Amino acid sequence: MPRVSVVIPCHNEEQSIGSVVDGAKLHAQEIIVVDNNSTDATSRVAESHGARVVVEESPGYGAALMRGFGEATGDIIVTLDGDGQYPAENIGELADLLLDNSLDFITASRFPLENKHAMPRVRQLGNAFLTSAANTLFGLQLRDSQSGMWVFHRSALSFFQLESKGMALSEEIKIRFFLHPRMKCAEYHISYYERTGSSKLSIISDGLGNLGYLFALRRKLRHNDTQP
Ligand SMILES: Nc1nc2c(ncn2[C@@H]2O[C@H](COP(=O)(O)OP(=O)(O)OP(=O)(O)O)[C@@H](O)[C@H]2O)c(=O)[nH]1
Ligand SMILES: [Mg+2]
Repeated sequence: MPRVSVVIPCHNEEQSIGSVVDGAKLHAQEIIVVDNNSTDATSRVAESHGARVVVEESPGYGAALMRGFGEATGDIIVTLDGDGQYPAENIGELADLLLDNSLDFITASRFPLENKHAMPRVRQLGNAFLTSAANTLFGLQLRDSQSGMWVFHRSALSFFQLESKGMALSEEIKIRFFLHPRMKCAEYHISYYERTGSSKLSIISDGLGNLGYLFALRRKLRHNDTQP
């Protein structure tokens, strides 16, 4: 039976990380919380709930996830956030879908939102804009280019050189997997809950940063067609 590792990037999520780890533990053999310069009790709470805590000092959501990928030992990696917004209860089901359908990569779409209060209207619009930009630039049909819940075979990572240290890793990993001719990918719908604790997202800088990265990646892939 394949082993599942869950990788959770965290910056100051002491209020929610305990219950996220508890939920993930039911469906995985390894839980890795990557703590990025938290000034609260994130590491202590995560550890006390049974997670392996890795401290990553270089800042950023992407840097944290990539560190977690390097630390993971499972056959399948599942990512989700430490703020309790993604459904840890679906980890097992999504891992089964990956295996049963011989998929290499699943991204979990939050849209259409089941709970409209889970995301402010301005972010819904921002997400819709970034997703349609990604679809237009790369010829994809994603519903949610910014989702942070992915499920994939750890061995598939050797096909890619991921580079985004910040929030843009979310769109980068989807685009690279979906464009790769050897990867079979799918998007499934999930629930998305209201956040506990404070947001780490900056609408302007992360939004513009992610938009800029789409153009940068488009240029890069045009010059190097064989290596998504
Ligand atoms: N390790 C690490 N984690 C981060 C960093 N920035 C954000 N995170 C984590 O990445 C996840 C996503 O960040 P969020 O602030 O929830 O971003 P979001 O879900 O797009 O925005 P909200 O809807 O406001 O929650 C959370 O678990 C954060 O703790 C960072 O610099 N380092
Ligand atoms: Mg969040």
